[in-house]
Amino acid sequence: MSEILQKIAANLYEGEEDVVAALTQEALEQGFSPEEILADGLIFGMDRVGRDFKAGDLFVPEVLVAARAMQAGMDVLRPLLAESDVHSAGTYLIGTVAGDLHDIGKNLVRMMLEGAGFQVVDLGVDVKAETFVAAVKEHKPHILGMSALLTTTMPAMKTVIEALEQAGVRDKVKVMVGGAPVTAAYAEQIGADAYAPDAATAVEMARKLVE
Ligand code: B1M
Repeated sequence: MSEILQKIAANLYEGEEDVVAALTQEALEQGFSPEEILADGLIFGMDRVGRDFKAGDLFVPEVLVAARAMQAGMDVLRPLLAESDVHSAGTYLIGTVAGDLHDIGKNLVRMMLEGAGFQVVDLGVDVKAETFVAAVKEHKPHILGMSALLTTTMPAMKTVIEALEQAGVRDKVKVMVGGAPVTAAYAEQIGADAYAPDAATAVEMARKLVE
């Protein structure tokens, strides 16, 4: 891999936001395509972050800083990628369920997904079932991801799945759930297609779901 793309990946890993933005610009000036910089610089670096986070070698603050560095690189590439219509890994709709205001984990999942090349539509926090359903109809995502951090808001995930069924769109979208109190057993119980305990696994599962 070229030296500049390696530098982008390494600086992203270190969370060097400004350096990543500058190197991304420099790589474009050297003639690398936005797709190459995205895949072999930014996503390559973010994949390493995801692996090391999963292995317990990195912690949440370091992942957030790395994800912000990735965003800085993405900000440089985004207009060019839009022009060249780069192949997206898939569309992922995400939100924190009704009654729940926790969004740090959800944002981490979103940023890791973006790093992996997914086009993410983020509905924010306290998202009602009807809002999820309307967004599924509008954006036609491959995956709908719901986050919940409270035992009292977890049941809202089931409500959303039931609302998708009632609206006749349950079979049009894969449903992934996550958040500290959520378990694989709970995901299965409510009829979700996937559960991820952390952001790195969310990316792995998302890749499998769109295969
Ligand atoms: Co709240 N809170 N909080 N809180 N808060 C918890 C969750 C709690 C465990 C603290 C405690 O009592 N020990 C507790 C819940 C108890 C329970 O239900 N079992 C709690 C409570 C009770 C409350 C309030 C009710 C407190 C009150 O007002 N009395 C209140 C509720 C407000 C509401 O939502 N309606 C409340 C409020 C808040 C703040 C606003 C102050 C703040 C949130 C700020 C924000 O998010 N913008 C907050 C915080 C920060 C926490 C703790 C301290 C940290 C949560 C967090 O961000 N963790 C939390 C205690 C704790 O966890 N130590 C706590 C870091 C984050 C990276 O992890 O979100 O788990 P997490 O995400 C992980 C995975 O779960 C997974 O990937 C992420 C990265 O690996 N993941 C997904 C998450 N979503 C996923 C989705 C996926 C896949 C994976 O697919 C779609």
